[in-house]
Amino acid sequence: MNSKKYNMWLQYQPITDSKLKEQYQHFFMQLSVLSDGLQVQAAQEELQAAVPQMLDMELTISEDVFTSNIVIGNKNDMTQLLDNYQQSKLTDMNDEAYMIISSEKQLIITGNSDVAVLYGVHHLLRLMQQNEDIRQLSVVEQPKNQFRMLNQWDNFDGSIERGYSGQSIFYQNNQFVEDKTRIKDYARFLSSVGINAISINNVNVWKEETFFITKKYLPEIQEIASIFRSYGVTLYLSINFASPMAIGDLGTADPLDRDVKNWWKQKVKEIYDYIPDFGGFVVKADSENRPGPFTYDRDHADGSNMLAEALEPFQGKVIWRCFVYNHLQDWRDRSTDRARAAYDHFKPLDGRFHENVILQVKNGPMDFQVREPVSPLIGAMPNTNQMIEFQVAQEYTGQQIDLCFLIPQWKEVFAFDTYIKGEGTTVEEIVAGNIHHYKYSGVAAVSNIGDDENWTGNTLAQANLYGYGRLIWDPSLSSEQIAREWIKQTFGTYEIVLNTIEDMLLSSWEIYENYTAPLGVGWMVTPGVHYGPNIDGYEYSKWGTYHFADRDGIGVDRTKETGTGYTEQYQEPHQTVYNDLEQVPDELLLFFHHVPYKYTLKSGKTVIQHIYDTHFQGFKQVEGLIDQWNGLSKHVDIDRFENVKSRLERQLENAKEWRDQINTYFYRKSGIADQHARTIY
Ligand code: GCV
Repeated sequence: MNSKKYNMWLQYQPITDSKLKEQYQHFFMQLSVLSDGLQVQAAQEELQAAVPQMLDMELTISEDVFTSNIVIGNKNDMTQLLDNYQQSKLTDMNDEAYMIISSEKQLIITGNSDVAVLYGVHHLLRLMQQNEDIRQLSVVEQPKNQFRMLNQWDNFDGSIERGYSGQSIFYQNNQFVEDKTRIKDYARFLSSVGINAISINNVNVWKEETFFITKKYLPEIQEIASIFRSYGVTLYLSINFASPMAIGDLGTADPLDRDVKNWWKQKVKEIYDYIPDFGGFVVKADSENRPGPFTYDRDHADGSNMLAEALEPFQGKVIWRCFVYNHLQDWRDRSTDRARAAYDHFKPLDGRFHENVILQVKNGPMDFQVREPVSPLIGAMPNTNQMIEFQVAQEYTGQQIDLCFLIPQWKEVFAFDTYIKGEGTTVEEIVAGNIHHYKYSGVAAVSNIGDDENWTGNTLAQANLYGYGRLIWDPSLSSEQIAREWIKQTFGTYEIVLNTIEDMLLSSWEIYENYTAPLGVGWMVTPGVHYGPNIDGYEYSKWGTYHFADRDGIGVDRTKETGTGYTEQYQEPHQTVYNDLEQVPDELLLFFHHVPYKYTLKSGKTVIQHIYDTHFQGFKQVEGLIDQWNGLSKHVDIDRFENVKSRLERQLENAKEWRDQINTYFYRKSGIADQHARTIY
């Protein structure tokens, strides 16, 4: 496939400005490649693909490093070209650091490893796709986060849990896809934004996927691992904790049982025979019916350490998810609070985990809602490696029908000051490993791609995948910068296109929040599907996701005096701020407190009037998005234009349903009229 839809942000459109084209052409007369590592080869291939398209010229390979216009290679192979000062610039930087320097004479891209060279080449192509001057570059960069991972929730039958863009690009009808072109292209896209790890199967590991770690499937997985390897992406597998029973012949999966331990040791050895640089396991245990150590009266440290021991000799890692809570709650029981669960389960285990275990903690205490506080577990375990988990897939944020650019949300999470070691101990610094000096840390996220031609269903949802990679590489990038980079590469640099899409992306999260669940209360979605409103859908269920609306008020009391005491899991000043009705920020009010509908927000509005206003406004704003997009009909190719247009129309339907159901529900509950007498049913 080679369409604008398919090519996402690696469009490599012809440079039309003749002066700029000339400037660029000058650097691409001859290329010298100084290393023969896999990722340097991939870098060369990328240049060979991009240059003819952008500059209308072939890229000739030359052996003569001194006369070549562009030279790429690992720093170790570059000594003859770099002076001492240049060499020293990379010295104190990590393995993935690269440098780009250009002068009249030559452009050099080098790095501390082969993959760093690939990242450097993508940096250059990114600049060129944005029509930047490349004559006097002096760039030195390294990623802030060590782990930059994606989790595929792909099932072997080809379906994707929470997938909104078609079927899996990896599997079809319980077989691996034969044509692996898309996997290779996916790897290209991932490396272009610096992703360096991937788990390729759903964390819910079903029956047949349990066999992925056996001879039956390892040869195929080996092939996929080698595709990703060429792009510097390490492969991981999600495993079934009960594997020794499910695919071995043991009668137990008890992590302290000697036979179980040996079984895993053997298993891991077998995997490394196929994939010598295998990353390790991602584990969802004792969560939503998945097996785990609790069955044997063991805890999460026992469970993960047993796997860690097996992986240790091969430098493998255990990525153990903290999404553990009671999903069989009785809605009558007001003392159990799902928000407390991750902290309550894991915090007491701090210090008991092996060095190659990393705990993966969702960004919020519930489940990727449009608005949640930051999980208090992040940073709360100074002696245990942690990484944060985001969801690029828009499960609760519009399912890639509705527009919701998530970078601003993730930036807020990163900026959150946990105060775990006093002021300035932000989530950003914690997951970068700078506060507790974790051996391993970083960021993981649920991917949003499938086999739709445009990968992400809604073409504009590509921006979330792009932005995820860019943000976790360099969290200091602003949402605006990331949006603009993506738009220019994806749609070109035409001003009206750039400004319109930028505005649409940057306003989209707030718009989505406006017409969905109000003031941090979350949920209110159609059960199971999680798209569209159903205010009481989960209210009398077992899932622990309640809003407690009655005729007098709404919200969850999580205070220490009268509520679940969840606020105590935070450091000061958050503990006091969240606990205090006077201080809690409006947008999280209903997450922490149960209040009457006439309670006045800091904005000066009552809760009920806020609900009405935001829901009428949200719908109007979606109409505005449609107008904005329609204004681009002449500037965006028909395919992508129609794709987004039809999604926006569905979004409008969704916003209308949310607006009317939420407003009607709360009007009927409260009996309080809208001050502006708008239509409520
Ligand atoms: C993979 C939420 C989703 C589930 C998902 C789970 C998880 O509950 O709705 O589909 O399962 O999170 O993160 O494990």
